[in-house]
Amino acid sequence: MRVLVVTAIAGLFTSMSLWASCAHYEMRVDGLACPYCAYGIEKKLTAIDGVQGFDVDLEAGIVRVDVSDGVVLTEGAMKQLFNDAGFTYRGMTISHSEKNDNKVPE
Ligand SMILES: [Cu+2]
Repeated sequence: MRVLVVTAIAGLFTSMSLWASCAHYEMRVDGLACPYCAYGIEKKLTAIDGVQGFDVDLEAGIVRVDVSDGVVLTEGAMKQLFNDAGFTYRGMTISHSEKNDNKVPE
Protein backbone atom coordinates (compact mmCIF):
# COMPACT_ATOMS: atom_id res chain seq x y z
CA MET A 1 0.00 0.00 0.00
CA ARG A 2 1.30 3.36 -0.93
CA VAL A 3 1.61 6.23 1.44
CA LEU A 4 -0.37 9.17 0.14
CA VAL A 5 1.29 11.85 2.09
CA VAL A 6 4.70 12.16 3.55
CA THR A 7 4.65 14.57 6.41
CA ALA A 8 8.02 15.96 7.18
CA ILE A 9 8.12 17.95 10.35
CA ALA A 10 11.32 19.87 10.44
CA GLY A 11 11.79 19.67 14.15
CA LEU A 12 9.96 19.28 17.40
CA PHE A 13 10.87 22.80 18.37
CA THR A 14 9.60 24.42 15.22
CA SER A 15 7.73 27.53 16.14
CA MET A 16 4.00 27.58 15.59
CA SER A 17 4.40 30.73 13.56
CA LEU A 18 6.11 28.71 10.85
CA TRP A 19 2.81 27.01 10.19
CA ALA A 20 1.67 30.30 8.75
CA SER A 21 3.63 29.39 5.65
CA CYS A 22 2.11 26.87 3.34
CA ALA A 23 2.34 25.38 -0.11
CA HIS A 24 -0.12 25.76 -2.94
CA TYR A 25 -0.52 22.99 -5.43
CA GLU A 26 -2.14 23.51 -8.77
CA MET A 27 -2.93 20.26 -10.52
CA ARG A 28 -4.12 19.72 -14.04
CA VAL A 29 -6.68 16.97 -14.21
CA ASP A 30 -8.72 15.68 -17.14
CA GLY A 31 -12.23 14.33 -16.79
CA LEU A 32 -13.62 16.69 -14.17
CA ALA A 33 -16.99 17.21 -15.80
CA CYS A 34 -19.40 18.26 -13.10
CA PRO A 35 -19.71 19.27 -9.43
CA TYR A 36 -20.04 15.63 -8.40
CA CYS A 37 -16.60 14.95 -9.80
CA ALA A 38 -15.28 17.89 -7.83
CA TYR A 39 -17.01 16.72 -4.69
CA GLY A 40 -15.49 13.25 -4.91
CA ILE A 41 -12.02 14.69 -5.36
CA GLU A 42 -12.56 17.19 -2.58
CA LYS A 43 -13.45 14.41 -0.16
CA LYS A 44 -10.33 12.46 -1.02
CA LEU A 45 -7.99 15.41 -0.84
CA THR A 46 -9.35 17.05 2.27
CA ALA A 47 -9.08 13.69 4.05
CA ILE A 48 -5.31 14.02 3.78
CA ASP A 49 -3.59 15.33 6.88
CA GLY A 50 -2.40 18.89 6.48
CA VAL A 51 -4.66 19.81 3.58
CA GLN A 52 -6.13 23.19 4.44
CA GLY A 53 -7.88 24.33 1.35
CA PHE A 54 -9.39 22.98 -1.80
CA ASP A 55 -10.68 24.63 -4.91
CA VAL A 56 -11.53 23.32 -8.33
CA ASP A 57 -11.98 24.97 -11.69
CA LEU A 58 -14.04 22.52 -13.71
CA GLU A 59 -13.76 24.39 -17.00
CA ALA A 60 -10.01 24.71 -16.81
CA GLY A 61 -9.53 21.26 -15.30
CA ILE A 62 -7.52 22.72 -12.46
CA VAL A 63 -7.54 21.50 -8.88
CA ARG A 64 -5.97 23.78 -6.30
CA VAL A 65 -4.91 22.46 -2.93
CA ASP A 66 -3.35 24.36 -0.04
CA VAL A 67 -1.34 22.38 2.45
CA SER A 68 0.46 23.16 5.67
CA ASP A 69 4.17 23.72 5.54
CA GLY A 70 5.96 20.39 5.68
CA VAL A 71 3.21 18.45 3.96
CA VAL A 72 4.20 17.08 0.59
CA LEU A 73 1.83 15.78 -2.05
CA THR A 74 3.87 13.67 -4.41
CA GLU A 75 3.36 13.24 -8.14
CA GLY A 76 2.94 9.51 -7.65
CA ALA A 77 0.37 9.85 -4.90
CA MET A 78 -1.68 12.39 -6.81
CA LYS A 79 -1.53 10.37 -10.00
CA GLN A 80 -2.85 7.37 -8.12
CA LEU A 81 -5.49 9.35 -6.25
CA PHE A 82 -6.96 10.88 -9.40
CA ASN A 83 -6.65 7.75 -11.46
CA ASP A 84 -8.37 5.72 -8.73
CA ALA A 85 -11.19 8.26 -8.81
CA GLY A 86 -11.54 7.88 -12.57
CA PHE A 87 -9.73 11.00 -13.72
CA THR A 88 -6.51 11.59 -15.56
CA TYR A 89 -3.82 13.43 -13.67
CA ARG A 90 -1.67 15.57 -15.95
CA GLY A 91 0.76 17.32 -13.68
CA MET A 92 1.15 19.94 -11.02
CA THR A 93 2.90 23.12 -10.14
CA ILE A 94 3.81 24.03 -6.59
CA SER A 95 4.27 27.45 -5.10
CA HIS A 96 5.24 28.33 -1.58
CA SER A 97 4.22 31.29 0.43
CA GLU A 98 6.73 32.17 3.07
CA LYS A 99 6.04 34.72 5.70
CA ASN A 100 9.58 35.74 6.34
CA ASP A 101 8.60 38.31 8.92
CA ASN A 102 7.29 35.46 11.04
CA LYS A 103 10.46 33.48 10.93
CA VAL A 104 12.09 32.80 14.22
CA PRO A 105 15.80 33.61 14.44
CA GLU A 106 17.86 30.45 14.63
CU1 LIG B 1 -19.01 14.46 -12.54
